[in-house]
Amino acid sequence: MLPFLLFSMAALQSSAAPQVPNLELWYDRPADAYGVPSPLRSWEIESRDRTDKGNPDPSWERYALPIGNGLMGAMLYGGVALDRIQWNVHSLWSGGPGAEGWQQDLNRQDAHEHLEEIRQALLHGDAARAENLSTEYLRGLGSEDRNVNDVRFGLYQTLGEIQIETGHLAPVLTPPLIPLPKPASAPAASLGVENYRRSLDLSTGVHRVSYQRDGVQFQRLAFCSNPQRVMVLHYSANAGGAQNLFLHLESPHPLAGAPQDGALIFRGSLENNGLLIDVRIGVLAQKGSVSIEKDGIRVVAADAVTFILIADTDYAAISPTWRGPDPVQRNQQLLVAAMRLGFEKLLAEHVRDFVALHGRVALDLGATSAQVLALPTDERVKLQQQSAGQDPDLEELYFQFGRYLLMSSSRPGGLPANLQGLWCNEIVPPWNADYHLNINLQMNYWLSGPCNLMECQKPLIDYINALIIPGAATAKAYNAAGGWTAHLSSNIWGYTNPHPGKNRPRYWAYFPLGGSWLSTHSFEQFAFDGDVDYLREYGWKNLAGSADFLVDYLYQLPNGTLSSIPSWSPEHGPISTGTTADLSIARELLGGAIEAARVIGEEGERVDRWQITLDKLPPFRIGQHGQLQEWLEDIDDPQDQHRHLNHLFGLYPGHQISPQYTPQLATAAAVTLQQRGDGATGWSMGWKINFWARMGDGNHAYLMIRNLLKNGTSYNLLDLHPPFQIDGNFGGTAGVAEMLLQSQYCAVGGQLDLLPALPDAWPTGSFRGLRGRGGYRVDVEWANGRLTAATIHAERTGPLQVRCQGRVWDLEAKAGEKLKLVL
Ligand code: FUC
Repeated sequence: MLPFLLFSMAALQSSAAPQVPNLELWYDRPADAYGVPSPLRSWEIESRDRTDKGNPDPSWERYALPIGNGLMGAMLYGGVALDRIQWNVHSLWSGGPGAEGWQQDLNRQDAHEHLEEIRQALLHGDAARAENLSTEYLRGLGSEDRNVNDVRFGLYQTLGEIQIETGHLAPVLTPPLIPLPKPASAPAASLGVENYRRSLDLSTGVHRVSYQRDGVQFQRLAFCSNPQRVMVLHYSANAGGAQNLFLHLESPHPLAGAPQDGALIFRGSLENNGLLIDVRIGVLAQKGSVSIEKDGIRVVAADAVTFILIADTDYAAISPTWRGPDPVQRNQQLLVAAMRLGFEKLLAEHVRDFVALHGRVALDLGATSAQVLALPTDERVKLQQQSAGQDPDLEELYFQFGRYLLMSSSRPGGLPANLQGLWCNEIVPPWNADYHLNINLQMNYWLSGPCNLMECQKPLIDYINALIIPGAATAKAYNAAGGWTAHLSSNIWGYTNPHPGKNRPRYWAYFPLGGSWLSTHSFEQFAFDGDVDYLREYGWKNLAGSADFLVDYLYQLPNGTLSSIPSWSPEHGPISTGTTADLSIARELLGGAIEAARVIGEEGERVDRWQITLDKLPPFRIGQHGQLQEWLEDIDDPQDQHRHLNHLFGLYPGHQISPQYTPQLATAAAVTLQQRGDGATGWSMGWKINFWARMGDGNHAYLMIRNLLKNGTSYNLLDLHPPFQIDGNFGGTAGVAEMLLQSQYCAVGGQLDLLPALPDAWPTGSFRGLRGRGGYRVDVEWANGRLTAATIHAERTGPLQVRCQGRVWDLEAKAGEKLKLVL
């Protein structure tokens, strides 16, 4: 073996090898060996054709594996002859800057003038007129069609694919049009190689491919480094001179390549909005020869090769809120720095960074049989989908994959995770791969606190703050209100108004509580990390602005209570005098803002107004079927199985309904949950895990985990709405945490519930490092369904009540000390 390789393998064994074998997804063939045409550039297929009309879907939704550093991401296919690396940059969005400047103003300025008329029509029983007026006035300007034609809203888009030809050609197969089931025979013959294996190690964020060909052992490593901001692709073998590679970029965007300063540079602008894209690829080769051509990089007879890749747009430079440096200069500096470090150091630094975050939480839910454990991940998912037996290790893997995805798609300095995290292989992705504010973006961040990844939520807080200025214009135009708000879906260009869509029902677009819901995350951030300075500097602005908005926005009904009239329950039902979703979000936000004011010492008239508004919100209502009413009107249909359950916001993610403190409301919420059923889309099932966890019903929560794995998960463990939509992963992961540890009864901490919804399926297990509100890290062990050990690492001083399985411990916690429960 070459000395270089020896060193590289040793480094991997000591630092990059999985510490817990279960933290690995692995497969015995490349992603595009599953019967999907290769090379398939999915941007050439209209997404709607693909997903709605039964046309082939790209293998990546099913089999390719994601890596990312929060600013760039890639989906890796692991092909033998052609290594395809589908590549994304977080800010590669069409839309946005228009003739009038950077900030979009698509508000209908006179909308608020029609509000009183709409309200009076509704209060006098003329819902049809109220609905018609709303359709006319409570909408935004711009194109009716959010997809291709809406040049202003824009789309999150792929950068393209890096393709690396290895010369390891397999016998030519005619590519089938429709994905075929995995062939029963061993794949090696058709690949022309032996012992093929590709894997993703969740603990280190390293993707590996290995195979033997003509007696030579080949190995590839890939990772996206957050500290160095680059993607690294490393090719090695146990024979000298075995690397003959040709790397090129395939992109739907007009990028021109040129060799420059020892690297290959691609530069161009998005046709739609002129956004500058800067791509740089450097190469380090051991022996052999390298030529950098305008179309690609050719390596001949090298022992080992490292490609270092970086891409960015000038979004940060043109955005008034981001004010980042020029991407060209920064990319150049970053590439030079990374090239200087070299592969070994880049890897070591990446692994250190990754392990420090991912390793904070460990989870053991019981043992899977050795026979099942030996199977590749797709086979295990298939077994679960056939409901065959228990695979607790797969449930652990699913949980840790959610944490992995958040770390990889949302890091300080980047944009928040969108509907697909940051992995998107299309130019017209479903729902524009945007930021939906009536559940989806918020769900992406539910796990950040409980799963000990608080810093990963900071991109969300930055994003919320970037909506304050455009959101203030929207609050004024639609509601003559102060503060700020945002409606159903948004982009990276500050889109806060309701979408146009005259032909669509208003319930789809008009959701002025979107901003308030977002701001609840600013308080949650504080509840989990206790960082008063961060709250004061970052959270407070948007929290206070949302509370100010609610004071003006909510309208006094004849009975003296305040309501959101007119309103629509998210994507569901008729126009209403008030929806439970709106009122619960308002209650949660105002409560959080008042608490935040107390924490940072802000008092006075402004905060008093928030309290008066809070006190005038109407209580929850229990309806004729025993359900928690979705609207002020008792019109719920017990047969309705709609996926949206926003009227249960108070149960989760809010803190207003619980079996212990509001048993009648909890019973009504359970009736609603039963009526809505155990199915629906990926994210809806993810939400239902959390609902049942809060209800304290571990077995029902577990049933929802099984349903999510069965009907909402692809073989690479990504969530399927369908199509791929990442919120279900995040909601599912948050749900597992919620079953094991809760801290919701006291927003600023001081109460922990251990194992509040432990299912029979996990009789014995343990976790380490989950977090409770108030600043507690918790380690727990259990056996035969009973708690056997618990340690609480306190980050704050004060009284702490711990509860578990009917027992209560009243403790005094001291910051920096460990508390062991005496059982
Ligand atoms: C909402 C949901 C859909 C989908 C979309 C992105 O419209 O109702 O199911 O998740 O967001």
